[in-house]
Amino acid sequence: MGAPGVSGGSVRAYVGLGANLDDPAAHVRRAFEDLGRIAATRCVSRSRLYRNPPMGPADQPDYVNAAAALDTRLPPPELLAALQAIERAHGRTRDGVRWGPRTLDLDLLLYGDLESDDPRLTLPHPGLHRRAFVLYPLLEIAPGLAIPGRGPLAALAAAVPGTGLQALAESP
Ligand code: 5RW
Ligand code: CA
Ligand code: CA
Repeated sequence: MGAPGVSGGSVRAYVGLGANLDDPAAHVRRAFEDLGRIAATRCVSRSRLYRNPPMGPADQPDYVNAAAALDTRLPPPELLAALQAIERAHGRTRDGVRWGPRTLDLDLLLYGDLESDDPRLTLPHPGLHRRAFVLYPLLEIAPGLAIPGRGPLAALAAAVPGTGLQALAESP
């Protein structure tokens, strides 16, 4: 047995994708490609794209959300830095209001079984267990997943209505 969450030197990590500016679906689709190009990382699964109304501040466009599974050899801080570099490459700025609209948001949701309360990187992601726009895309790619400290993903999703989520048609 190796360290928790580690097998063969790589760790299964999950990323939440979100966008609501400037053709959000195109940003999310390009971001899937970008995730596969992170060093020492393979994108092993991607969910469909889900259009849904904003949570938090309501005076912004609908979001497109999705989730991806990665196998990575990067430690968490390096993976986080790679996700932030992709956000910047998509024109993400951090000068707006908190929880305001964005061209691309990449959240590190889970890194193996790691639990961390480091303020720079809380794992599992603090909003994960309550947000339909995270839970349902994740459920699509990892139906048997258990969330450290929170229990089965399927039970968490069943406790949150997914009615506002509309799966987009696959683009050709
Ligand atoms: C703030 C999320 C309060 C939930 C935030 C809250 C979003 C989003 C944000 C996203 C949708 C963080 N990011 N809404 N709101 N999708 N639908 O990715 F209750 S800001
Ligand atoms: Ca987010
Ligand atoms: Ca974020």
